[in-house]
Amino acid sequence: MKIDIGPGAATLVVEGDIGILSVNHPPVNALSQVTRQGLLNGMRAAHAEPAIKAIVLICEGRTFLAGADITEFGKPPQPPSLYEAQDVIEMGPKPVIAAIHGTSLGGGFEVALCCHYRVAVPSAKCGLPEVHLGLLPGAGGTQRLPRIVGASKALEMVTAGNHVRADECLTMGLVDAIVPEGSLRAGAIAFAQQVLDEGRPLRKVRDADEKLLAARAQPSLFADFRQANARRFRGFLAPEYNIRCIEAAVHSASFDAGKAVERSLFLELVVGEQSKAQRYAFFAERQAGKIPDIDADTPSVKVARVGIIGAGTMGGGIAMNFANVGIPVTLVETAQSALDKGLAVVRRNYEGSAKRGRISLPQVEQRMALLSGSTEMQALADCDLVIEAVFENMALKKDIFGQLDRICKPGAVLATNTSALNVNEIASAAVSRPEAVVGMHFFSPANVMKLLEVVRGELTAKTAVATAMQIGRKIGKVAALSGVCPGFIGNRILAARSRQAQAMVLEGAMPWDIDRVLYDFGMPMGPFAMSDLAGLDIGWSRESSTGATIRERLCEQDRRGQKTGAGYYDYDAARNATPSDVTRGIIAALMAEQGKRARPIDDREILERCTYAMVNEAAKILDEGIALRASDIDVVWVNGYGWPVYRGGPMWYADSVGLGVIVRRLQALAPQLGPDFSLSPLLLRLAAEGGSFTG
Ligand code: 3H9
Repeated sequence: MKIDIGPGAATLVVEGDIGILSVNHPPVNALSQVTRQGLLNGMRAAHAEPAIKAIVLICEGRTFLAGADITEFGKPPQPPSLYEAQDVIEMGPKPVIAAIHGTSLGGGFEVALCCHYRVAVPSAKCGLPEVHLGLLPGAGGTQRLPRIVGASKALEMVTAGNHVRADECLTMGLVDAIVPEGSLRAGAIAFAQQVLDEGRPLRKVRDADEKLLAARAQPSLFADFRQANARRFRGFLAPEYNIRCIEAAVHSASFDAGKAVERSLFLELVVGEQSKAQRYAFFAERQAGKIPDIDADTPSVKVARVGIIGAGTMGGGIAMNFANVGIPVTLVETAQSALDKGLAVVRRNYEGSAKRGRISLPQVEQRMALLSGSTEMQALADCDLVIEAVFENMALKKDIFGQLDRICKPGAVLATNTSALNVNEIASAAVSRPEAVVGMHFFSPANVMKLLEVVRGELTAKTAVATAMQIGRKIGKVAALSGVCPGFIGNRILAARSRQAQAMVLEGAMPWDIDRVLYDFGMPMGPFAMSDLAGLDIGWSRESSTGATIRERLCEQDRRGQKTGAGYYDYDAARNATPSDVTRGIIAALMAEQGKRARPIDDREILERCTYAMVNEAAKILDEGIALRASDIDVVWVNGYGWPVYRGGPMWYADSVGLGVIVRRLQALAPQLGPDFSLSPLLLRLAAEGGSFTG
């Protein structure tokens, strides 16, 4: 029997004693106004219907409620509120059972936590990921979670924001039963009937104080947690606010008092600059996957086997991505010894993950079994996608693509992992099918870094682009499209920053001053620490060294970065860096030779020259059509280079500073910026119009 509940994205039917309230608000059943309305009306109607003795709350489509509707934040609230619906569920007279599939996240999981019982299918995941949006669970999550899992676990969960598997939820008491995959509705109805038959109570999480009392007996719990995670939380506001909420749950006199703290801290975060930037980044990532002339109907290649040329650090890391999702890989190297070495490194990485508990030992073997090696290019003949990951040498790459053209099966996508070379020129070597060639630029370490720059050459077929974007998503990367130019989006902007950083060192700033300013801004490290990590001798040789730059002189002294114990910095055995007198000496000598005198350079100039030069280059990239949209540039820098997500990305940051401010400052700095520096016409125009990149 169907019951009319009035407006809202939900329907109510009665089966025996059970009312089944189904929410249907595609694509992810976000708690938009219509969903909240449906929940509230449906619950009220179920309570009013005498035939209904217990209620199952279930969702249609691919997932349970995936959280508050993020697009509604920052707009005037539309009634009913989520709290209203939650109260009706929790305080109502009938047991409510949440039936969870897909992902029950954020406000969605907070609704489930208001239900008296929860059942889930094995593939379901639950979590409170608000921290990734610069927020905290603002619908009672921080108060209910520690009441079930304890304060320590709750701290971990809300600050990491991870999605937790159903079996782990069962162990922790977050769900009460797992029902067979594909039988959620029937399983939840049976569970509800059991609740009725056994006369189980209307269990309310808010009333369970036992775990909180245990936490009260641990006075240093919160201080210890803060200290242990200080580095991880550096720069972010939301983790600290989440911690304060769990603290309030433990120390408040009542559930409602704790909830009031949660509410007020949530309201503070939601209007703050960090959360705005992080919400922008959430949608920017999703937007990056959309390419105007390529849609869901564009054919793509089904990738059943991947070939990778080069089993070095990059090739091995790339291979791991595919093995992780069950796709077999053929690795090709020139010598058996290089192949063996590469595979041994991959095995060591997997075993390291197993030691840290991230994967099981059988999984290590399963993944290794997916990797096969060969010293023959011919072994790539049956691959659907081949990724070339050899060192950056155009002649070598062209030779490889010439061979691939002859060897690979028709329809295969041929990708290059070049980080800077001209993809059009590489494609020209695949004489009979340049349209099959696309750039797939992974970032090091390739099995860890989230970004994949997909580079579309002049002739690249839509199918090749679609395949690269889709497979990128499948292996868990954030893929962003770039056109062809030296360094593509990411490294071209990096080069603009490096030019300023290098120039400032020859004007009087020390490398560690520049690194410190960028680290304090929120970057994982500054340009000089990054160079030391990557190795200063990339592309350097003693024979061709001219000694014209600091880097060359460092290399000439065998200071090639962390791996040699010295670079811009000196390193101890544990790779701790200290400023180096040798570097100071090299800088002073070079400046003397060039007739330069050191001047004081303050932190503001360091930051502005680095970041504004990046913005200027990014504006050129956008203007030239290398990037499709400003937000793609931000996606690249947040996911590939560690730009602090709470500052959105270079373009978002530029808008927050004001484009007029940036232009005026760049104009004032013109004498320092160097003769090669020119202002982007787009930046100038937008600044003059009072426009923005991301607005
Ligand atoms: C919260 O709940 C606060 C509360 O504590 C307090 C309240 C008072 N809202 O990712 P996909 C869109 S904060 C609006 O490609 P998938 C998304 O933009 C929220 N839209 O799919 C995309 O749109 P389009 C806490 C949303 O299958 C489409 O749905 N919850 C939302 O790869 C498909 O998304 C979260 O943080 C939303 N909440 O992954 C969960 N979610 O097609 C955020 C998605 O136009 N969401 N969209 O590009 C996710 O993590 C993933 O979307 C999910 C599905 C895992 C659910």
